[in-house]
Amino acid sequence: MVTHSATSSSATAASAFTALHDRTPQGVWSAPGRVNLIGEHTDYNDGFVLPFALPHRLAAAGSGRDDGLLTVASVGSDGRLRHAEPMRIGELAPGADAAELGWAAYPAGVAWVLREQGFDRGADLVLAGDVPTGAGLSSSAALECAVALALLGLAGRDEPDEAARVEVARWAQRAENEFVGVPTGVLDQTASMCCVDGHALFLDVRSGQAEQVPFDAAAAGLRILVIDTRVKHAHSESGYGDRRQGTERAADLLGIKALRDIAADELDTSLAALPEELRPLVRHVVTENERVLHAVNLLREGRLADLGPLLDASHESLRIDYRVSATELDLAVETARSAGALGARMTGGGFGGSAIALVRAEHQDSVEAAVTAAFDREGLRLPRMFVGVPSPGAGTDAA
Ligand code: GAF
Repeated sequence: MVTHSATSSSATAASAFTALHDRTPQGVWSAPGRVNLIGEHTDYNDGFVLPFALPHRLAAAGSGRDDGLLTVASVGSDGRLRHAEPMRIGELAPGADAAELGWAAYPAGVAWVLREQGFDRGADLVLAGDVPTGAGLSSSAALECAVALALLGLAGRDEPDEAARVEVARWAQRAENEFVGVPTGVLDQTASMCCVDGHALFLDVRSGQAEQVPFDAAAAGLRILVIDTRVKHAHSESGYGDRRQGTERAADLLGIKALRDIAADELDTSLAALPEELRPLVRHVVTENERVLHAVNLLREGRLADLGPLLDASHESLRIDYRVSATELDLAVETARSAGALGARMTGGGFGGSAIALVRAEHQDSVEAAVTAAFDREGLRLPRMFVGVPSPGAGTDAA
């Protein structure tokens, strides 16, 4: 069992639960946000990804109920509780109503999927967390995975082993796709469920095969600086769906199951067979898969400082070919590079959110200062920055 010492999020969730329900919770479960080191927009093309979990977590304190109701309250960043309307688990169904639930659609969607799997015990849940929201760091997946573990635990199921974690990630993705209505891949949920401390997770989405690759930037005198631009562009959802449809259409036209099936040395032939507007999308996915494989080899060889050019190339491919970057992300990346970063790229779905920069420890302060100054000069909201340290995946928290 992955048991963590109580984090501040789990302690906050537990004490808010006790204050609200006048009894201690039966348990606390939590799940992390993630950074994707490389492998962007490859997951829904059956490709490769390389995320690691962040120390930032979403915790769910909970107790079971025998009347089939799910109550959910969430501690906001101002410390105040927001309550969702109590939900009858047996009546949850995807559809138009889900849109009206707002944030509560995520726990509701998870409860719906688990009911379909035979876990339908009611629960009182209180959530608290410190995963930045809207920052491209998977706060939604952290929420889904923490709620899934809580509901499974309260229904009497043992904490999932390695294989079952992949299954829970798929359930959480299904909640997001079918109940919440967002067509995302499985990267974020798998990262939240399956990452382990001190490692990046090399996942082959097609086969589900995963390898934990040691990733200790600090020991190599390096830092992964996460730069949250605090920008979320309005077209992020339609833009994501458009890109996904474009890659699926390309795969159909080529008569293959997914773009994963194009080998790097077949890229030019495949591009020539496609309409012009689809070619950049395909080029990104095929070259990004190659970059992930290359990055994994560098990590296996302990050549962390050599990751820089791959991060740069990934960003350029996302900016020029996939067109999911944003002015603020480009500014963060370019400024970090000019201030001495070994490489930098946007991370996550794009259209805003966060960038990462690989920096030597001694350059961290100057890179941060340069990025802040650049945003200030452009009159932009100042970004938040922190060092991303590979941390444990979802689990049961010690009371
Ligand atoms: C978002 C999605 F949720 C992931 O599935 C993935 O597609 C990512 O964007 C892009 O790599 O985080």
